[in-house]
Amino acid sequence: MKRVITYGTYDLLHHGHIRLLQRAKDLGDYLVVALSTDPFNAIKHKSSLYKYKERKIIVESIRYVDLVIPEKNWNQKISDVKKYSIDIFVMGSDWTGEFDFLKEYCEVIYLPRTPEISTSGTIRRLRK
Ligand code: C2G
Repeated sequence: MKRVITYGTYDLLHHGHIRLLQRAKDLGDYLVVALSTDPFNAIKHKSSLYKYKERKIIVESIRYVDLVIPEKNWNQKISDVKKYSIDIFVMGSDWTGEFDFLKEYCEVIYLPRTPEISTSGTIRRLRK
């Protein structure tokens, strides 16, 4: 029973998000998504259109996702890996290297980002 975790805001869900979650789930049997809370988004200098409870409803509905937990700060990853008995930590390749400190606790895998799609790009296009 391989347990996988990944982190993110997942605002305005798009196929890049879905492909990341699908590939993350394919690496194991159980996928935990740590979903950025609204206050943590502010820390990431990111605002989301959909608020946390709305994004949680959406991400929980995805077939690849088994559990959604709140991501409240940068420092919870080691305790999350221990608390949820995680075997594999997964992020998109825009984060390559950023979380290698987790390698002493679990496998760390960075998956290629899906090109040509981003929430911020979609919002920019809508505003034109
Ligand atoms: N992603 C992707 N392809 C895209 C866009 C996003 O593979 N075209 C991936 C990102 O690499 C990330 C996940 O989808 O793994 C969620 O993306 P965001 O919601 O933008 O997450 P981010 O703001 O990068 O938050 O502690 C880590 C942070 O919370 C990550």
